[in-house]
Amino acid sequence: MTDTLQQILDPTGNKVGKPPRLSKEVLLRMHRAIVQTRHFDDRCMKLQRTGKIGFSIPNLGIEAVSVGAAAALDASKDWIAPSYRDFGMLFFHGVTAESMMDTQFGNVDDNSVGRQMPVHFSYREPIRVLSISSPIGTHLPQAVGISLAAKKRGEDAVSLVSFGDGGTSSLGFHSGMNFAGVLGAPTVFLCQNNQWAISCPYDKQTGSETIAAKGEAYGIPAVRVDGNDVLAVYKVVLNAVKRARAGEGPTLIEAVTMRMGGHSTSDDPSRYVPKEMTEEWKTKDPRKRFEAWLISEGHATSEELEIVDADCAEEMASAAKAAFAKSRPPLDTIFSDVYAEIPKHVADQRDWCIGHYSSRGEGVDEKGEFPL
Ligand SMILES: Cc1ncc(C[n+]2csc(CCOP(=O)(O)OP(=O)(O)O)c2C)c(N)n1
Ligand SMILES: [Mg+2]
Repeated sequence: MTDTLQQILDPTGNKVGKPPRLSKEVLLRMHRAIVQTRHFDDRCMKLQRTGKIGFSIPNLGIEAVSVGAAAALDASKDWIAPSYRDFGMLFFHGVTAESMMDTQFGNVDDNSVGRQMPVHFSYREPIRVLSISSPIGTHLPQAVGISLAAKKRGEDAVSLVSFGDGGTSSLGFHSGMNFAGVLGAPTVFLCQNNQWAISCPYDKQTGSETIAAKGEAYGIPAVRVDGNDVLAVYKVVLNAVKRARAGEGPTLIEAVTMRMGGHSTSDDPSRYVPKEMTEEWKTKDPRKRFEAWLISEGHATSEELEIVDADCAEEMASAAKAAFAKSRPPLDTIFSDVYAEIPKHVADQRDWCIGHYSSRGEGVDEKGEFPL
């Protein structure tokens, strides 16, 4: 049934379904990833407002979707093609806050050496994370292609692609879903239905009552889940991952949630999100509900959870400080990583460029930093 909303914890943290079997260690890792995301968000907002980074994407409200989904993947073989609103996926798998801050600043240690916008993370380790793409929906066919390539090589890896409700109007959604449905790709399609695509509300995005309904047309089984219930998200994603690994093909998951912050640091949602809607969703907070359950099941005490909170706040503050202190990528990096052996004409351009900026003394210090 695509229209039943799967739930394990109600908004107050009471059990209304059977919780998945997870060790205390994994449950606490999930919790920490949610709290890390909250503090990373908060720190990035402050950095942007004080002019230290250009941009960030608030994750407030949707953390349980990212974390619950990530926890269902096997980091030794699976692939994630996240949306730009999935910091929790990276935190859950152990990407460090400093490394993510390096990307926010585009500094010398950023693994994209400053060529991407902030938030556009990519990693090979600790889990394979496809570079986040700004054009909406382009990563869906890519994720399908990745999973089919793995299948062809005889691996049982799956790919998980995460996108928004707005993303379902993109060409990439249709071609990715069609391609996966026809070829039985081991891909998990995870739609973060957070009710908004910038200022466009759900009912102006699609005539479909649900996103899950769209699976039928592609021959892809679909399920709707309470996206603010991290245990329920984990459970439905795990089922989809198991199906994919067993050669049973793709699944579409609609995680129903709400974007509680702005679209980005450039947005003011108070201009278009009705106050009552925000108030209503505040009562469904994914962190509070999970914490209430962790405490009631004896997995943690409220004092222990307070320590995690303070620890994550400190972790983000020191990560930001460390990333801020690093230099920008050297000028010659704009010429690197294209050719195995740099051709003479490109080497000449590089030398001219470095010489030119050096002679003008513009933005190039002794480390040869890129002039910004
Ligand atoms: C192809 C394309 N069209 C438009 C945009 C501008 N844009 C950036 S984010 C966004 C909204 C996407 O909404 P949704 O998919 O629901 O994701 P959310 O931001 O809510 O997580 C739009 C329209 C874009 N990046 N790419
Ligand atoms: Mg959205």
